[in-house]
Amino acid sequence: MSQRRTFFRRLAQAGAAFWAGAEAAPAQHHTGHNVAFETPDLPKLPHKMVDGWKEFHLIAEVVETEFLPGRKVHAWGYNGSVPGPTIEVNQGDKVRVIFENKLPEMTAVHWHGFEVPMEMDGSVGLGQDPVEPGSKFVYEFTLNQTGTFFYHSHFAMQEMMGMIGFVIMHPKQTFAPAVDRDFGLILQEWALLPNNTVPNTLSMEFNWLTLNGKAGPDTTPMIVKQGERVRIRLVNLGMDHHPIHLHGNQFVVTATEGGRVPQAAWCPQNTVLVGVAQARDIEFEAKYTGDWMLHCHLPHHMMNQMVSMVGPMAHSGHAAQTGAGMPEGMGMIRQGGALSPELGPSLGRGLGLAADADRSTSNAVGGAYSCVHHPDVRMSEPGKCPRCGMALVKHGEHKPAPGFPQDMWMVDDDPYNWKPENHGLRKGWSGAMMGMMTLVRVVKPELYDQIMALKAKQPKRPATAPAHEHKHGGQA
Ligand SMILES: [Cu+2]
Repeated sequence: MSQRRTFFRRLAQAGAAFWAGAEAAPAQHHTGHNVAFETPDLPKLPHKMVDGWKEFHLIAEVVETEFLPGRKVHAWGYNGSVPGPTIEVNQGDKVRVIFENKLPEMTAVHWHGFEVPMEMDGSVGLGQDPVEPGSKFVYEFTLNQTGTFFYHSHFAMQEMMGMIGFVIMHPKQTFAPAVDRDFGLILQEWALLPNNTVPNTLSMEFNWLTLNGKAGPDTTPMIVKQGERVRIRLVNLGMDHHPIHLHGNQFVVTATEGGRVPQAAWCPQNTVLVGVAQARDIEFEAKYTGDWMLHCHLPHHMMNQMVSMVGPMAHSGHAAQTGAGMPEGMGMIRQGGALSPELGPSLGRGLGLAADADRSTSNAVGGAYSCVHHPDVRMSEPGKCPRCGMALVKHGEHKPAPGFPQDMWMVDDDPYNWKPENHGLRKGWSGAMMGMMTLVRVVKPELYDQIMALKAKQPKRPATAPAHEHKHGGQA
């Protein structure tokens, strides 16, 4: 009998509360059940029952992934996923995690916020020895807490390589008011120099911002039927705090990383600051139909590769180093100048800024038409950029304006429409989505059914990167 069938048979026998299996269950109004937990773009970690223990197999390893089509990244994660797969348990479960280290250096798993014995905490040195490459360690604990938790490596630089995953502890008694939808998003930030696939873990400036390992517009929208009550669980592991804002709705914060917040303490909000190492559950009634953006409101976190009209934060031409030695990474110069091509890319707070000549912020001199990728190209007539062939855009304002250029709108052919969750979005929608952004789509039942019918066909991501990849994720 398959693991899944065994699992459901045991569930039926035990009369236990329903929780998420490998597939999301359809939403339904319910009493006393925990609904399926949905993590867009992230898998769940399967388990099997062994002598009353819920047994998981967690593997730390290098993971090749993409934040957007064509933007390849070598991060560190678990079981082929960055962030790692979601672990779901029920209050009172006896949990065993057989952990295997397939990384080339030692690591361990820290169970963030868990009330477990010291030896199970995952703090190397204090509670256990490091798990050496090729070795295993077995974590065992009984979980009596409830709420939104996570696991991560307790080694700082490994955290910045992506090593985190959800642990959801479902309560025996469902929280009231019950929700119809239960989503989760992990917030991460990355410093990825142009032409590199390995994050620079020393950097203090971040050019890639992800939700569940994807940057907008490749984040998969959360689909909600009008009238449903929605929970979204947010977890942050990075160097910055993220003020997460939801359009068109007011929500309440119903839980922190420590558990449920008493209802008397709920207050209306539409932005919640999710600090580093924190979790926040937000809940709201989806009263209004719409494609509501959910995003970090830090302006620099609303971009991909920090591309604005100011120009990519990149050297043109050659590959840059992903970090030099520790002194340089901490901002100490031992030789040369801070902006030298050799040192700049790896120095302290910064991804490596281009030399002045590469960062043209000039006003509109030499013509009213310019290239969005090459701000120094100025033409008096419409046409194509002689450097990249892109159609030139006209500026409304011909006279020089301080600060120009900053932002730009580009018409987009929505190459992400193959995803059922994007079905029915307004033409050009993907031009609005960058960085730490996704959508809560509150839809009427008809559109909901259409999207679910498309999902049932399990469409595959197209093999080729979209033609306009240059804008969202390409190298400058
Ligand atoms: Cu942010």
